Amino acid sequence: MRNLLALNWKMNKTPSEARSWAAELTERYEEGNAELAVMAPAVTISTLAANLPAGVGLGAQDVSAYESGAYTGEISAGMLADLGVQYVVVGHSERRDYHGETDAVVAAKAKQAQANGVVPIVCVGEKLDVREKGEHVPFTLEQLSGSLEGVGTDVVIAYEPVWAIGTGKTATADDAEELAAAIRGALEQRYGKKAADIRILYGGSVKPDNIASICAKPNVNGALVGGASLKVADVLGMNDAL
Ligand code: G2H
Repeated sequence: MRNLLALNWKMNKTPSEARSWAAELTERYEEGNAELAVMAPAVTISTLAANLPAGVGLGAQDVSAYESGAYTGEISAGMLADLGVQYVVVGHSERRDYHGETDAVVAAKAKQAQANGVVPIVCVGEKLDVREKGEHVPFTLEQLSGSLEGVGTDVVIAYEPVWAIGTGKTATADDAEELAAAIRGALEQRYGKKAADIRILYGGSVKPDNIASICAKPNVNGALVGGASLKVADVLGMNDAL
């Protein structure tokens, strides 16, 4: 399975900055083994659609749980699809923590995405206290189960231990594989043989010098990258490493 390198810019880059970033990437990018896709702030999506190099995908960082109507400030999956968006991150720990998103909301968002032909990247992962109690596997699998309620197989899962996000603390490749294997098992129970084709990403302080060992693990099929997605040089470094 081809690794997916999903670049989560978070709340960084104006449309002008996105244009410069895309121009620099276009100048220096050579398609490699991994599939690259930018998870962009909504206001930069049109700019990126017009300026990303061929072969680099486009994603969003959130989507409404509703189809359309009186939901001021929300952006629907249909609107994203119309802009050419292929992926959308749902249930990132920052959305769960700062915006109170529950597993049920995450599942509703993922279903909206799928109904509009956009592939949801469903994020799960434990906080430090859960890991210290040794409960990271059952906790994460329960979160996964709630977040996939009614969601089809055209999905990507991102395992992001919250204690490793933006902290510089990376889970070891073995930590990532422990959860990725457990997630694969849960996907097999839910979806049967189709689980083998679902990509499981690792996220949390991934950078050029650690991505290769993490993605070499049998159940890890790419990475969701925050901080190291902002500079083109780091993106090229990760692309080369895969
Ligand atoms: C986890 C990750 C990207 P970072 O949030 O989603 O961020 O790579 O900065 O830890």
